Amino acid sequence: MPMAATMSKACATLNFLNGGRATDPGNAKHQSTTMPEVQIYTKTPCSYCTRARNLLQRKGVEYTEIPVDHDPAQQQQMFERSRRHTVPQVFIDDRHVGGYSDLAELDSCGELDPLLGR
Ligand SMILES: N[C@@H](CCC(=O)N[C@@H](CS)C(=O)NCC(=O)O)C(=O)O
Repeated sequence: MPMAATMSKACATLNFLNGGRATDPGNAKHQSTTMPEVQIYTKTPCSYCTRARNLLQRKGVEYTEIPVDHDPAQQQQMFERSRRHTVPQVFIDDRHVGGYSDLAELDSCGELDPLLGR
């Protein structure tokens, strides 16, 4: 069914990002409770960037925003790190999470909080 397919995709993403550790509740509780470093490459205007910022703010997460509009060097760095051209691109502790839809999928299957040390 569509919901299961969505959750499975998100979990597969996290398995790739986090070596599967956060999908194991036994391991999740041993994860660090320190705040992770969250970086988000953005442009203005960008509705998906706004959604990503709002989601992170709802979580009470501090993040560093890296504007790439008018900054070809940062745009190139974003592409080299993510292999993607669209914004936003979100990194948690230097791990590429993806764009807003990836972030929201992880959240909807309960796997964003462990990545954020929650
Ligand atoms: N599925 C992506 C969609 C991202 C997207 O389409 N972003 C737009 C800006 S809101 C974009 O990067 N467009 C191409 C560009 O600005 O070069 C996500 O959720 O992050």
